[in-house]
Amino acid sequence: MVKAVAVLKGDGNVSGVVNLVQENESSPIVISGTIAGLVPGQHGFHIHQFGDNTNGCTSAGPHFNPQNKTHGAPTDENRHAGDLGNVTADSNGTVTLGLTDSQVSLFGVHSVIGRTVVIHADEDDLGKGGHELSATTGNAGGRLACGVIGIAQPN
Ligand SMILES: [Cu+2]
Ligand SMILES: [Zn+2]
Repeated sequence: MVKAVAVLKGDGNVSGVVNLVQENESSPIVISGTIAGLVPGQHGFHIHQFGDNTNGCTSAGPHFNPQNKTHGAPTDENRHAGDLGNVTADSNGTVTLGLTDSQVSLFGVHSVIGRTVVIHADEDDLGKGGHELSATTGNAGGRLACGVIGIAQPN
């Protein structure tokens, strides 16, 4: 089993902790945790390519995309590996994460350890919005907070 964690921070009031756990190479990853300080509603949620925070969340680069695919929904076959779709902030502006995914991995050459989790200002259109950014970012707007995925303490 591998456990990883990303502590999200940004320029504003958005912050959070994202826990990633995967039993083995062939099991789905389980993502839990909370993100607070958001506007209620849908927010794009991705893993971006670089674990670099030199210039804030901008330095994380584009969506993690080791297979050179186009942006899509988590349920699409043709998607960036980092495409986790949208998460929903409740009326208090808090997201309670509870998702599994079969393309994000903590094992092997495409492991996301050392890459960055990003929460966005706007909804991800999942590649279907007809905007010029739909095929690359889902037009999800600014990067409100982010955190590098690191190996977590065992407990
Ligand atoms: Cu993103
Ligand atoms: Zn994407």
